[in-house]
Amino acid sequence: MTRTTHRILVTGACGQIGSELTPALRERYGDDNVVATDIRPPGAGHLRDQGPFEELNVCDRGVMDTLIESYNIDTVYHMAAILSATGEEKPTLAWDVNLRGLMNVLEIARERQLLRVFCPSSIAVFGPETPHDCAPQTTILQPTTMYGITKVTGELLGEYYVQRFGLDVRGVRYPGIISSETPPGGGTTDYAVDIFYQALQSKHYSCFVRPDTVLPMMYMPDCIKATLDLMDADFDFLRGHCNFNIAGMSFSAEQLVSEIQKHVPEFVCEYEPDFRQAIADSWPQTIDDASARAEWGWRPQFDLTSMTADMIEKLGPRLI
Ligand code: AKB
Repeated sequence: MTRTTHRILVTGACGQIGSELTPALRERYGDDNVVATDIRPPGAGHLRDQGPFEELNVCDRGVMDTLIESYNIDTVYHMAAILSATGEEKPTLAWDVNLRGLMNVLEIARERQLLRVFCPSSIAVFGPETPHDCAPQTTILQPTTMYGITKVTGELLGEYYVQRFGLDVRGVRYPGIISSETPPGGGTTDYAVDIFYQALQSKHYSCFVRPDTVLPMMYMPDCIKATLDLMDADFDFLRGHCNFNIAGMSFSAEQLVSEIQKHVPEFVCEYEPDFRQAIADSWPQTIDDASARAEWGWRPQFDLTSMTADMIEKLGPRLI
């Protein structure tokens, strides 16, 4: 394992993944070597107290460039994004934040010859024409959401910067991420997190997708592991760079409900599908992550049972 990176900037550090990735990076590389940035300041807590924080709108290239220069940054984890559901409500905002933000990161990285950039993609790159079971990494990418369109474009842009400029850009296609620290916002897979809060607090949840909706999901510890493992991988062993499928688990909404009911027997879930059902229906149910396994040793640790037990154990004392 090579650890050549020392001065890191994280965009979207207050978001669902950023808020757990930032402390993990600080633990590895030292608090002062990881600059957390977000469009909004963090609430009280370790993100603000542990290391440097700067306000950054990723569309503002000048501010991004100044921060990268003044902190002597060599690696960027570009986590800021507008997700699928918000992207359907505000398509031009999604285009701006997701693609102008990415271009700013890539151009600054090229100009300043940064060592490495992490640009996450998503299962949202897939669309109704993609095989729904075991969706291959290389397949038809015709998403029907603006978020998906920006993510396909982002993968292509990242690969372009690898091939054209020799920049080290990497990324995985995150499935729905389930976590106990920071709630997600604006995604289609958010129900799989909201449901835990409601099961523990009110014992009732109104789910916005049908009970038989199956989607690829992943627990946060596996998400952080995948991110760090890909960034540690030897560049020379990677055949792809910005489009790695990574599978954790796949389950239907009703399977998740049954699993939660093992811990909270009185929990009742109703189903009221809304516009997010169509987004969920356009994505595959399971994905093939053979390339990530072969090229950088990807292995998830959590399944539905162990993830649910851990979520209840973590959230229970905070919510009940
Ligand atoms: C969303 O639901 O939009 C995200 C994603 C799958 O990228 N969680």
